[in-house]
Amino acid sequence: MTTLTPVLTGNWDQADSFTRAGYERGGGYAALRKALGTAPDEIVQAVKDSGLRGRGGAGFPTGMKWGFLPPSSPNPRYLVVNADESEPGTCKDIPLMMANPHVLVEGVIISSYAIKSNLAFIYVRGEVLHVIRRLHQAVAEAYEAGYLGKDILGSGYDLDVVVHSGAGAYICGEETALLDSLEGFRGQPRLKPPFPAVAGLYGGPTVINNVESIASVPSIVANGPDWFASMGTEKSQGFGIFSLSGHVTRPGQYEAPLGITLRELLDMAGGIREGHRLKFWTPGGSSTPIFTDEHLDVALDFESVGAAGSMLGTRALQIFDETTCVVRAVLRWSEFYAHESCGKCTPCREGTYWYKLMLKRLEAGQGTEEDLETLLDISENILGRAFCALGDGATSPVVSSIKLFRDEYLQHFEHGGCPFDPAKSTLWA
Ligand code: L3W
Repeated sequence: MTTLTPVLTGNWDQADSFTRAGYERGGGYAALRKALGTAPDEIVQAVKDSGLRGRGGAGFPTGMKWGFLPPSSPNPRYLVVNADESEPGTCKDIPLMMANPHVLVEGVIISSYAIKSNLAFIYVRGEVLHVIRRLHQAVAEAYEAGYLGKDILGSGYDLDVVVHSGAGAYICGEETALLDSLEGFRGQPRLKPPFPAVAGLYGGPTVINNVESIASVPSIVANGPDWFASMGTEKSQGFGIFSLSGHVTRPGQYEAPLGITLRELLDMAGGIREGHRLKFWTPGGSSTPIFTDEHLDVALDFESVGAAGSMLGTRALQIFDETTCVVRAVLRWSEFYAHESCGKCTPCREGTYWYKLMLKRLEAGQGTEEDLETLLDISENILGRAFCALGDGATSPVVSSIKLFRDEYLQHFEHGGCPFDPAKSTLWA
């Protein structure tokens, strides 16, 4: 039986967990002191050895990304934290920054020191004013304590941190659109390569990592890479925050080793709401193909979820019981993607627009079976042809739902409308 590993979430139930005093009482900033007495390259090596992989969705090895920075460059190098969490269902970084902002600030300082950067940015989603205020407060407290600014703790190392608020666009969570937005332009993805590690913010070598990835660094420095690698699976090491939402008895954040299953998580979360049963779920947000009750025992690590036909993504487990109309859920997600498509590339701009129109018609029972083939054809024309991952992500719920729930689409035509009673579902009423 897998048990929880509350590292990042360990102090969330303390009233002052978000203050520097509260964080330090639990050993906070000890890793920073240790790191400043260690050579930067040794920290990069420790992060490589730990096996930490990006927690923002793609799972790219963090230490390897840091290692891509050119040894010298005419431009300054930067660390940028992607705190633009906005994927439907994804809701781990915002509570982490609210409850424990200092673990992120400490991670930013250690990571910046490791990659030899003197300026770091935290790019936060614009709508979450309470988080932005909390981060400003935590950064100010870190400056007061001498953890930021000039000659940090007498080490000779200087670092400034800027908390920057976005303007509420999902596309700005795509790393290169984020950089454009940070530079003051309209956020739209850039062509890759060059990857940000080579030419990123203001053309300088830039490491961009998700909040949870950077927040995991202090514990790796404090406890050593072997400690981190001892958790999880062979290729998906460590722990992560699993966000359970929807038709579950106790929704919330469950920090556990990678490789835990939904069945185990549901045991901890009190199961599906009483009197109901699991119908479908997303393993990692709306951009990951949906699963059903047949996937309850899939190990939630990058490899196993991939082998089962989906992606671990951001570990945003959106749970839907039998009262939910899958067509309606997919329509709602598609409306999101159509609204958030930045418009730069035709497959995503046009494809998500047509998704929305067709799914609306299908959900109302006015479509035909041929429309399902058209939806799959549109999907083929988006997947791998869009400029960034937003387009690919938009195809996931459409294609996987047609594959797993074709009959339910057909019921809409036969019924002449949605066969579900919206009043019975807490999500879609
Ligand atoms: C240097 C190379 N760097 C890759 C870096 C690259 C990036 C990272 C991963 O999509 C996924 C997407 C969503 N030299 C490199 C290199 N890199 N090769 O590695 O890159 P990539 O292209 O695999 O992924 P991505 O474009 O960053 C992210 C999925 O996440 N997702 C999205 C969640 C959304 C949020 C949100 O709300 N903000 O998290 C959920 O599943 O579908 O597949 O840094 O530069 N040769």
